[in-house]
Amino acid sequence: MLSPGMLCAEDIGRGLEVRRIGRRITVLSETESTNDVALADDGGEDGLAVFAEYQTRGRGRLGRRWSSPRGASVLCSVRLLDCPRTAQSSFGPAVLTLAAGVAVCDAAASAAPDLSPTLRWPNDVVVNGKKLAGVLIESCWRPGGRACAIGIGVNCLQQRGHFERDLGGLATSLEAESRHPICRLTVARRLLVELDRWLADPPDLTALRQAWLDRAEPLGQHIHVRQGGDDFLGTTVDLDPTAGLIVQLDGGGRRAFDPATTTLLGSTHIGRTGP
Ligand code: BT5
Repeated sequence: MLSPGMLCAEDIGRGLEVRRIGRRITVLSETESTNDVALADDGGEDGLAVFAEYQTRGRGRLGRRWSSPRGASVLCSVRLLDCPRTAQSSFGPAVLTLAAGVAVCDAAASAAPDLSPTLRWPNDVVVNGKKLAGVLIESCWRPGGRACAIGIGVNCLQQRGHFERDLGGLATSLEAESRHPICRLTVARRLLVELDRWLADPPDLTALRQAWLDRAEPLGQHIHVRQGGDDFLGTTVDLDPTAGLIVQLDGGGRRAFDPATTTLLGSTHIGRTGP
């Protein structure tokens, strides 16, 4: 039995001190993808948070799948309206990815205080080297402007055998890693509070950059990334909250990799000595 209780909109919203994110909350027992609900033409107001207990077609980035047994995760999408057009603006996809990552780390740690989740660029939250959560930013034109969905999946109650075999030991959950009993309601509520904090208008990009770096694997990694069918090798040197990860390429020159279109294929920490 994975879900001791269904998430309920009233419980998530009770006494929540938010200005924008989560002013309205919907919990669905099943849907194709919460991102689709958040992006729908008639999807409601800015800041709406959509949760689902089960997704029949949950998705990751670049056509990949996101899978979770019923009632095991916090699966959430937040609807933002009037999103700017360009990646380089304050609410572009890079900023939304960073804000969501920081919010997930803190929400996960609030439910499992013995864990220190870390951020792995571009969009993973990791515990003990395994993926705990992922972030998917999508947007589309709607009558009256551009809508964005910040989609977040956090593995909460899964036991090791609940992950599909193709995840090959690469995924984990709060339950699998923590000694504490895990409360999905705590994760859901804290997630909205932290998103609301980081998505204030205008966002504090300096603080967001620092918060992301504080929770991330250190800069100075040698990485292998793929973007638009091309592979790049280089060393991470900085994070620009609007443009993405800045990499000193092995072949010369610096390049910014935006989180929406880049896949990390491998990384090693250059400064590490010994085993
Ligand atoms: C992501 O993509 O990590 C974004 C995941 C976003 C999921 C949320 S749930 C609410 C909202 N509605 C949606 O339909 N999606 C969002 P990406 O970096 O492309 O990683 C996808 C890869 O993660 C897959 O190819 C699998 O290898 C792996 N994966 C799938 N399910 C997983 C899980 N439950 N835990 C850990 N890894 C998983």
